[in-house]
Amino acid sequence: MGSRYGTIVMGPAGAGKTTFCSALIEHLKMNRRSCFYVNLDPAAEDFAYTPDIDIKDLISLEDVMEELHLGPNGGLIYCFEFLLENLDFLTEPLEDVTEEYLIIIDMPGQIELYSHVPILPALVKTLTRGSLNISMCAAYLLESSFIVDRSKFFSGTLSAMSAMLMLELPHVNILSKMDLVKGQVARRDLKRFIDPDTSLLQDAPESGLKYEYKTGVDNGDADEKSTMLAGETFASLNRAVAQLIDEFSLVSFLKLDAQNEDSVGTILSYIDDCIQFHESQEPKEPNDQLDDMDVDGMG
Ligand SMILES: Nc1nc2c(ncn2[C@@H]2O[C@H](COP(=O)(O)OP(=O)(O)O)[C@@H](O)[C@H]2O)c(=O)[nH]1
Ligand SMILES: [Mg+2]
Repeated sequence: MGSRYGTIVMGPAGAGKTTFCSALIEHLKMNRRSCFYVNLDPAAEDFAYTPDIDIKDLISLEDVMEELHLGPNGGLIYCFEFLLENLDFLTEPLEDVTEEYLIIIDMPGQIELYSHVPILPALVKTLTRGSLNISMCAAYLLESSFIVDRSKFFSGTLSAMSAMLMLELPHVNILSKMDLVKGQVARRDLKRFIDPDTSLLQDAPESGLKYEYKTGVDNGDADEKSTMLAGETFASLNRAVAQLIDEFSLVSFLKLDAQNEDSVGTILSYIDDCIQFHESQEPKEPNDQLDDMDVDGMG
């Protein structure tokens, strides 16, 4: 029985998922590897590489929104429910994909998908079990510009963690668009985001708030409002979140600059490790390799 290998690229809207997919495909091509590109974002339009499977051929978000009077988020959830009811659309073409391919699944950015609706776990189960049996790694992207707002950074990290726990897949977390923060953040500071720790919130410089955490101190009702305005409630919530992330040591990030060949290659090697891609590959004669140069996928 052959195996299949893939990665599912997730993260909030605009995090750089599609750009990362294109960079991955480009990199695979350069290294004479085959890939199979699946777009599951029914709102996506511009692709550097034409997807081998495109959810838009199954359902149009625009039509859903118009006919069912739904907004973009509700519409997206509807599209995914529809996909789950018509899984053949996805599974049939994937049945033909062989073990030398890397299946790349480009996801939409609606955060609902990664938090409280059970759609994604159901989809992932279909892909990773049964006859498809894809060895899969989740790649969760967060854009590095979140670093300038530490509460935003921790909330993004929390959503990465939630996706991680929900999907039960090997997981790489990626800070994308590193070119945007290059030179703006000291290397030492950057390290603390790559492997987040709570001390980040104690000296958040950009907020203008002095973060002080008092435990067991009752300020009384009169002070409550001003305490909130001073940002203390918010700050202690943030600290609790940061502590959770810190204590579980679950999340650390790989740095991505999609324009940089080496950066993309490094991330790919992490993904390959997670799914044990290389272990599966048959050694090939040099001539075989040339015959197998179908780098554009199978579509
Ligand atoms: N500077 C910079 N911009 C990027 C990078 N990756 C993506 N972008 C830009 O971010 C925007 C959103 O990217 P896209 O890949 O469509 O994000 P998606 O919504 O997560 O699929 C686009 O304008 C991209 O050109 C990057 O590595 N560096
Ligand atoms: Mg996209």
